[in-house]
This record gives sequence, C-alpha cells and structure tokens, in this order.
Amino acid sequence: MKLGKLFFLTLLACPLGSVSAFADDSFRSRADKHAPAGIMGDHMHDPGEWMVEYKYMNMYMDDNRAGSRTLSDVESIAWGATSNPVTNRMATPTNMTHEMHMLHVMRGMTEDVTLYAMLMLPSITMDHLRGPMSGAPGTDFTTHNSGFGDTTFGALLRLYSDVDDDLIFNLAGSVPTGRIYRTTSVPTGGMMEQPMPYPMRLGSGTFNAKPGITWKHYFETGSFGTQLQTDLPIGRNYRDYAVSDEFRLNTWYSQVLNQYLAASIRLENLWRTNYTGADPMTPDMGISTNVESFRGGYTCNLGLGTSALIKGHLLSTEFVPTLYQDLNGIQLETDWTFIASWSKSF
Ligand SMILES: [Cu+2]
Repeated sequence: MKLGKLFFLTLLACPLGSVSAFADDSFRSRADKHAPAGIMGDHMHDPGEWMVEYKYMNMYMDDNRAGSRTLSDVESIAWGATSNPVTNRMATPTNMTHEMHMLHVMRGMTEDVTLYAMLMLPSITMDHLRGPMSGAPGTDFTTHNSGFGDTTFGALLRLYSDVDDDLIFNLAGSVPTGRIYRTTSVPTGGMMEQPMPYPMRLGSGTFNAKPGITWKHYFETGSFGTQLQTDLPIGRNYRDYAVSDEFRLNTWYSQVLNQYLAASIRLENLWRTNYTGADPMTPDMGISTNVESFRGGYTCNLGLGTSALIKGHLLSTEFVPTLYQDLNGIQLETDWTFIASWSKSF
C-alpha cells in the first residue's frame, strides 16, 4: 500500500518537476526534513545512505535561581547560610558558558533501521564569587574544563510510516567516555587541589539508557513534530553517584518558506531529577554545585529556528531562550542556548 502510493505519486510528480518542492513524494527532502537544530533522533535515512553532521551548542547561564526566583551573586551567598544543606560558604557560581561540539554520523541500514553515533566535546567555563569562609571573600575566579564527553550510540527504528507521517523509536545509550574526576587549585589560589564540582564534569560516569520516541507529520508547506527523549543513568559511577534522570518533551512546527528555507518554532519541557549517591570528595558546604539535591528541576524553553538546504548541505540554527525555570535548591539559571548545525547526506 505504502510503496504503491509512493510509486503512483512519483509517476504523477515526474512531469511536474518544477513543483516538486511541495509534492508529496519530496516531503522528506525539503528544508524542513530534519527537526530544529536542538533535536536529535527525528529522522531516518534510506538504506545505504550516510549522513555526517557537525553541531555546535552554546548554553549561557547567568545568575542563580532558588526555585523560580532569581538571586544576585551576593544574595546567593546569603541564601546558602540557612539552606539545607548549608552551602556557598567558600564560593558561589555566578555564570557559566557551556559549549559543546558534536560530531554525528548516521547510516540507513534497512528501510526501517538507521544507526547513528555521536561524539561530544564539551568546553565549560564557570565564573565564581568567593564567600565568607574563603581566604578572600568578595573576590572572583574562573574555572575551565574541556575534553571528550560521553559517546552516544543508537538505532532509530521505524514503527510506522505513511506518505506524510513517521513514527520513530530511538533505541540509544551512552558510554562513559567523558572524565568525571579532575582537580583544580584555582578556587584556593593555588593552595590546594579540589575536585571540579558536578556541572563542570565532562560526562556522567555511567552507561545511560536514552530511549526516545518521535512522531512527525508533514503538511504541504510545513511539518509538525513531537518527541519524548530521555537520558537515564544506569547504576552509579566509580565516584559513587549518578547524574539526573532527564525527560525532554518537545513539540515543534516548521514552515517551509521556499525551496531552500524553513523556519521553526519549538516548545521544550525539560524535567531533571536530583543526583543520587554522592562523590565522597565534594563537601556540600563549600559551593552549591557540589550539592546532589540541588540538581533537579523543571525548565521550559522556546526554540526559534531556521534551516537552509543548499546543494545538499543542510544548515540549521536555533536560538533557545529559557521561558521559565523552577529549580531545586539553588542553581545557575539558564538564560539561553544557541545551536548551529551543518549536515550532509550522501
Ligand atoms: Cu540524519
């Protein structure tokens, strides 16, 4: 039925080559063929087809937030004096830039199975203000960490497709290739080596299950998608903790503007649990980024994206302002994320 319909549409479309940008058989070759830049695991490839993608992400976080309330740097230190547990006595984070370089390779194996792998290179910079129990209250310092992150492998399984729908299951997991334990003496002005706090670490340290499911529907001049994607650490890592369980629910619409361009709008709901276990070397009292119960929360993001399909090169960008956050304890608040991607199939 499906193949018959496609064949018929192909026959119809051939003499009408000039309008094929909007013909049914070319839904999956338009500028909106992939979801917005911030989304993964949304599309299949034909058997034998390869895709190579480079993706860049920059997440910017300025100021702290307790629950849904933004606090100044000085307020963040004061907040930690009476919190449970007490924290931010040595320092508070004040802002963070989290960059990620991603190399993504996909290959269509059969009509219904596409395999992929993704290599991550995070680069993390965090600014701090020293607190009352440090040697120099009121002074600031910056720490940095970069290297390999965790590596994701997955199989995209087509559960259902027709002319204008795709339902895809993402059977994926990550391997702990990112280092989780690295020390720095910057906070103590060279006096003492301390382990990097949780959000400065490059990986989870655990094997993670990352199942997801995506439904995409194509219209004559656009496409709609919705996706539930998870990231679930299995057990605890060798430092005796596990990072957050993560659940992302995304919904988007892409409008095809012409043969080369599409624009998208996306809404993301992101839930994270607190960490479980505890790294034995990271006292809560020093800084809030060491506190396992201050890692979870809810975030709502808006995504405004564009994609351009030029001679087979797909260039996508997405600006993702955070609309709302309700965070456990005190944490750096996310202000915005920027994502850019280049990909090519061959
Ligand atoms: Cu692909």
